[in-house]
Amino acid sequence: QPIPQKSTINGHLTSVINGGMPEHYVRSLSGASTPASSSSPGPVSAEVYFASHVAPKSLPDNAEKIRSFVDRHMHEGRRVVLVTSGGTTVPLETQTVRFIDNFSAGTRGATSAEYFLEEGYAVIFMHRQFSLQPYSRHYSHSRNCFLEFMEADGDGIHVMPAYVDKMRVILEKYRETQKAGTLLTLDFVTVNDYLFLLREAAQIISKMDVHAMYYLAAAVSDFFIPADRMSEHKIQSGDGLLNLTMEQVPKILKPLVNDWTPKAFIISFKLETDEALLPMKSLQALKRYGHQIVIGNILTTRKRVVKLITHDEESEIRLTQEEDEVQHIEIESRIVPELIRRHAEWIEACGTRGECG
Ligand code: 9Z3
Repeated sequence: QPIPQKSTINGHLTSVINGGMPEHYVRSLSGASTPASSSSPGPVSAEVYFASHVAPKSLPDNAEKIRSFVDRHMHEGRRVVLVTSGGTTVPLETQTVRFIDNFSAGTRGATSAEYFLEEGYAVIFMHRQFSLQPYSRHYSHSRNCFLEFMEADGDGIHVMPAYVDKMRVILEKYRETQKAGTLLTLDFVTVNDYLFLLREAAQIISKMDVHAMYYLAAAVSDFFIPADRMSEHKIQSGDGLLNLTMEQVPKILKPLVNDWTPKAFIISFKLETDEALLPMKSLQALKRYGHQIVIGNILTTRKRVVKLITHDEESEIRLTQEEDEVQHIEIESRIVPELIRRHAEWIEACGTRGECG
């Protein structure tokens, strides 16, 4: 005699004791996945998503900051890049106690932002709250906490002599950036925050006369629980095992490229753990969304090797072992100048696309 279904939280979080199968997919937290029917419905459209979710409260303020930042730097003749960085979360409860996170420390984004700033770009740094940030990243990781670099004596607190030279260089760049006002930082936590903020930024920037670059390094959740199916309160452990039914996050690169900012130069990152999948997945993303570049990387080697895939060619940026382990060269110092070169060519060729002026 099957045990009746014990609990349903808004029809979406179901106890598994009777094997009760939600509408289209059951995926246990252990990672096993079971198609509940042969036809998976696929992601909702971006339009449907935005119509059925609430924008973060900070959106109007952030919109104003983006507008005035881009306007100022456009008039001062700077190129603009929007860098996304860090992972998005998917809350399991409206009053969130638990959430699913995406892997990303924010190293790629924060490091790249520094190189863009050094090359004279105005940078909108859209990052996961508390993830690494340009400049402070050198001293904010648990392994290189700023306290490790300090010493106290009768005169006060100082940077230890061995670290002064390196810190001076970083401090000077940091102050220079502050003085020029070329870095705008905006944060997100959930995938919902991220989607609304990216759309808002893209729509604002596309109305201005700048051929902006988008450098999408954030690790964005692929699955989420729609707001109307989320448990309001903390899910109770007393109800037994927890099964989650999650929907696919809308593929927002499509509207980003086609509708929100059709004249932009867009670079997306593709993260895989299986080398065999990376070339095919990267090319698929490029063809599907029609943007300019996909940068493919593998989780374990992302700091040493990346592949740049465009519609015409595929190239690789790879650090040698000596460059990586002895010289401590950052791969972003090679990626960013290459992209800046391609961005300049793209802007120069705007006439051939009928987009100048
Ligand atoms: C990346 O692939 C980034 O390079 C990393 C950087 C997240 C690996 P860290 O912040 O790591 O330096 O620790 N970002 C894109 C990941 C992503 O979600 N891509 C989507 C996908 O692979 C497409 S937008 O499907």
